[in-house]
Amino acid sequence: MKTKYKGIIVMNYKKRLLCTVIPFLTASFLVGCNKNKQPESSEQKPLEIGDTVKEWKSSKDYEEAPLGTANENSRGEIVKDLGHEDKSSIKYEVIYKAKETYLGSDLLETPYFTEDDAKNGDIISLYAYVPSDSNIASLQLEVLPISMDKGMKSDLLTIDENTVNTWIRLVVSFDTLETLGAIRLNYTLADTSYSASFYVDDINITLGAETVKTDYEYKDESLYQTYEEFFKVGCCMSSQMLQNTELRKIARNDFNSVTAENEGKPERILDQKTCQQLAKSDESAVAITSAPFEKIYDFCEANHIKVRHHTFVWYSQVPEWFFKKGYNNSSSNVSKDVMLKRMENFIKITLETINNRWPGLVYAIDVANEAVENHTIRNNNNMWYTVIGKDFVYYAFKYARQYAAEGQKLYYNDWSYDNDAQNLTYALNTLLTPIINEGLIDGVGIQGHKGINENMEIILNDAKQIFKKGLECQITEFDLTISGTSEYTKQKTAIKNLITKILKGNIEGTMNVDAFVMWGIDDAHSWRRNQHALLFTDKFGKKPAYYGFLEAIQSVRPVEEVTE
Ligand SMILES: [Ca+2]
Repeated sequence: MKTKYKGIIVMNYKKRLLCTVIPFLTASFLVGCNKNKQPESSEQKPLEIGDTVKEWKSSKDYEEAPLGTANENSRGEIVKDLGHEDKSSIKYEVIYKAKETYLGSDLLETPYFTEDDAKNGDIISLYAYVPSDSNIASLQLEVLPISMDKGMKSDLLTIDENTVNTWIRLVVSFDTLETLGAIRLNYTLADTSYSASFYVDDINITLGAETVKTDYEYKDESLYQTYEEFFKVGCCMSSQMLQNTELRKIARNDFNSVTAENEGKPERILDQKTCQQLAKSDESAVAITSAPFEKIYDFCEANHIKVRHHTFVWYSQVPEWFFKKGYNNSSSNVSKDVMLKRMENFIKITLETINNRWPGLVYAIDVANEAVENHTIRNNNNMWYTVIGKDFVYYAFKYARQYAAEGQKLYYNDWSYDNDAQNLTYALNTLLTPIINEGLIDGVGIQGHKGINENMEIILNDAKQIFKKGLECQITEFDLTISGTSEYTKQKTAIKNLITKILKGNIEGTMNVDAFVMWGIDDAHSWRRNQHALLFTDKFGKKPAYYGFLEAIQSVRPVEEVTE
């Protein structure tokens, strides 16, 4: 396998012994970094899935690691008579006889790959060999993010008659967005009364190879191109999804609208520390950071995908401190006047940030989200309501209209009428009335989180009611759960029917659906994981539901045009 080096910024490395046992991996990694002193040049080809990022496999690789230095816990030695593919590896002898401990690093001083380098599904692996006279009971490879929290572990390798005297590969996938913090080989001893030894070889980092066994197949078909003249076809994406090459490929091919799943929500973008600083002179000043959604929006801009920004005013996922004096968690609430000013500033600076950096990218904004409950305004557990009162939605639209760019569509978004039309009646006839009357709103979003046995007609009826109010509509977060693969066909039929009826409604002029957005791409990255709610399988294969979506176009176009 060809080895390509991804650019590493080599910092002045001051050796610090953080390790409780022999720091072979740390050392190897640092040597690996130092071997590659040149930062990635602009002409260098980017790494592709399956490429080796770094590997250590021969005595020459290991020689550069200071493995001869023993400490009180264990001792490592390069051997030239036993190896995985060649005759070299590292032999470890355990001196520190705890029942359970580990070999490797506590924290990599210079992490081999950083958040920017990390791709979803990067693979770290090594081969281990335990001789039959060793008393090692089990081995497990573990990688940790820099927070040293929630390590990801390989399968536990139990040493028994099947695994002894055999080179066994331990594999772990590093798919966090955090910087790589540490690599460890955890081991347990069967008996602490005598020492144990084992061998390690072929330490390897591969770009996403193990997760690339994908069922994705491009067949010269595209959802968004198929529906281009009728409505946008969208999906949500998370930062984690963005790291996945296959999901990026699918997003580019099938969708022309993206909503950040969580990365644009107030709790993610409000900057408490800066808010607190600003509050010393101005209690209503607000600071945000666009960092959480930057990569998603950059990706969309680069690929000509429009963005729905989600969301400004929502009872959930907004920090309580945002409503408190001095932005301090334990203070009392600010006054209505101050909170309105904060709301205005929050909306203003968010829109300025978005529109200055990505002009023309954001085409729709969920100004207010889920403000209706039980056929009335959501007045429970809702700080916006508590501090501002029942007109908080009105003010949000007022400010959004004031600061939005020309043509940016302002949406009210909710799921409360996914199954209860009376909630929509309240929204359209009461909550949004002054907002509609003053022209502050463009559309109403139907989230559409549905189950296969639920009534789908309600979505169509909702869309018609919205149209009657002179508003456009988007299906903003659609997914459709089923019990398992046996219901794939049922799911396909339901989606095909729904899309067919929306197309007809748009054409006949009974509704104006401007976008149909799936809440995700593949079943594995769905918030309703294990419920098979989306258009692509866990392995990115196109489900019957995908083809149901695609085939609905046949109701308005001759079939032969579809297969051209
Ligand atoms: Ca070797």
